[in-house]
Amino acid sequence: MKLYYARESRAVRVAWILEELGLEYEVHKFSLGERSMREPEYLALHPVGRVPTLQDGDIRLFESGAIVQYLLAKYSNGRFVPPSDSPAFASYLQWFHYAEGMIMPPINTLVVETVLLAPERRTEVNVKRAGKLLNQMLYAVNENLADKDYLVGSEMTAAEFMTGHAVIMSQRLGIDMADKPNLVDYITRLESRDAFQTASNK
Ligand SMILES: N[C@@H](CCC(=O)N[C@@H](CS)C(=O)NCC(=O)O)C(=O)O
Repeated sequence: MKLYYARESRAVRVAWILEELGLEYEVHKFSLGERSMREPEYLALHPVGRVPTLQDGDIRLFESGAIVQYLLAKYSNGRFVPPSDSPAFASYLQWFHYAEGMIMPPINTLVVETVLLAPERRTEVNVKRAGKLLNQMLYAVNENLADKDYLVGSEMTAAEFMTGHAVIMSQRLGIDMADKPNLVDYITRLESRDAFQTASNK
């Protein structure tokens, strides 16, 4: 398997599950924003030149959530997914998809407005609105974690690779976690995993 990857990106989600499952993979490493991500050779693999992309034999996939679900279906033997007839399953689906549906949109705006745009093109009102929205999304995760260690219960699931990772990205972007103490503990729990650390430092 070959993973097209950049540090501090959603490609860490894929490296993380690959590490947790003990699968062998090769890494093609980009730096975020690197010009070669938009060159024809890579655009032939990912049509908008982003990461992650996974190549597994003849199968090529982009879109991190789809890649995580593919790896689970093919290689996890039931690990990290509650049985579909268990009460936890619906909650698992919800928190798996909460990352791209709810947390990443304001993160995207914050990254554009605070990192990618030249200072003279940034709009303060967009930054404020995205920060407010992101906090709202994170309060819901904080509340959900009031009575459990992981998003769906006492066991880690693949929702952690998605929404757990999005929570970590939020903190790294400078979101104040002081009023979200459950997230502080949660982040420590996830970041202390060897698989997460290896995945983050490719
Ligand atoms: N929804 C896509 C988003 C992919 C995406 O936007 N990746 C970002 C990194 S987190 C990227 O490659 N950015 C580089 C760029 O836009 O040049 C996924 O989850 O895979």
